[in-house]
Amino acid sequence: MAPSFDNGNSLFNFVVQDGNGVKGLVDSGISKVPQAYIQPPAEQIDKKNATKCEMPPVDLSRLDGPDHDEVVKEIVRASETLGFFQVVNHGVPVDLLESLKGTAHNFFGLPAERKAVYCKEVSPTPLVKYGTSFVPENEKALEWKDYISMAYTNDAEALEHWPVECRDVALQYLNTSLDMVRKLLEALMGNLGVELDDSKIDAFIGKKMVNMNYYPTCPSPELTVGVGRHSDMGTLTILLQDGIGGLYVKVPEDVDMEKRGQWVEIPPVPGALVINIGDMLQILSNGRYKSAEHRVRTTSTKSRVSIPIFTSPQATQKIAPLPQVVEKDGVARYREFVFSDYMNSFFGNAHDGKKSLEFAKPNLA
Ligand SMILES: O=C(O)CCC(=O)C(=O)O
Repeated sequence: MAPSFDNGNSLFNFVVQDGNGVKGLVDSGISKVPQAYIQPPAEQIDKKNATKCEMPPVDLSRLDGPDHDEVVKEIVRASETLGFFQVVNHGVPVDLLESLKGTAHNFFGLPAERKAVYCKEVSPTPLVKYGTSFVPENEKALEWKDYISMAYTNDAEALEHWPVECRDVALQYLNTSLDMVRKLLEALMGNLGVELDDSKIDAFIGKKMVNMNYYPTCPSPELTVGVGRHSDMGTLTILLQDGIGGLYVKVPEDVDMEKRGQWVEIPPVPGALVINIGDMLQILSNGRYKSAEHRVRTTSTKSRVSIPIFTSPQATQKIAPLPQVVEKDGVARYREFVFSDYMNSFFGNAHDGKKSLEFAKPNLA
């Protein structure tokens, strides 16, 4: 029989503190969504009225031939408008992408006690964190998602500390993606008149993290969200999604595109990876590239997995709009700050669209 969570505390303890996650909740046999997961109406996702993003994937193999400039234009245009695009022929083996999805399902299928060893308070390593929702302590409604987060320092430490069930494929995924990340950054920075040398690469994407997200089936998807509206904190995110769908991006109001202000679904494309611009790239580019506001719905039929690689500056890195761009624009649209302060602000608040960027607003004297 399903356990009864007679008050919010017992549910919070079961899901968050004891590490059972939403997966444990669903496996316990609940037939209706607990109150703690019911989103306010404005945040609920209307699946019926959503349209799909029609942008074809960018073929990255064309970067190495006569179409180079054309492909750079496609990448720049997508980054200046939606802040999201998909890529194919990206150099990450497609069979590795399949293994990653299987590995994520296997990991979250482990008994709760095997995953809970990586809960924040008890994890044997600061590199690995298992959890649920985003910041459960600060959220009005919890997100219908469990995750494992693996921070990268070097290969040896990843192999030593990342969970044995996922470390090999996750590390291969990261290592085979980095060439593509470098090419994308080269294209985006080149367009701003900034040459990408090793010190800049370190400044922009010195920190990397592989996450695995698990969205269990939900008895009433229309009441919940998998992930609430947010933009990513870092520089570029590479995302592998499975075939289930449910990732939505908001078309900004201030760009020259159809469907301004509407949510569009990024449809699953076999073998493709999704790329999205994070807040740091928006700030470095002085607002030319748009970090993308996105969210994820849940489904009642099948559990979904997604596997993002988050790239960002190191915690101690100073961040400000790049001088080359400020000179052209005649104004700096963001102030200088240390990235760790941005991170503290980001993780100190529940998801709330692009509000995260307010931290970097210029000080108006
Ligand atoms: O699952 C997805 O498609 C997106 C995940 C996401 O937005 C995140 O992990 O920040």
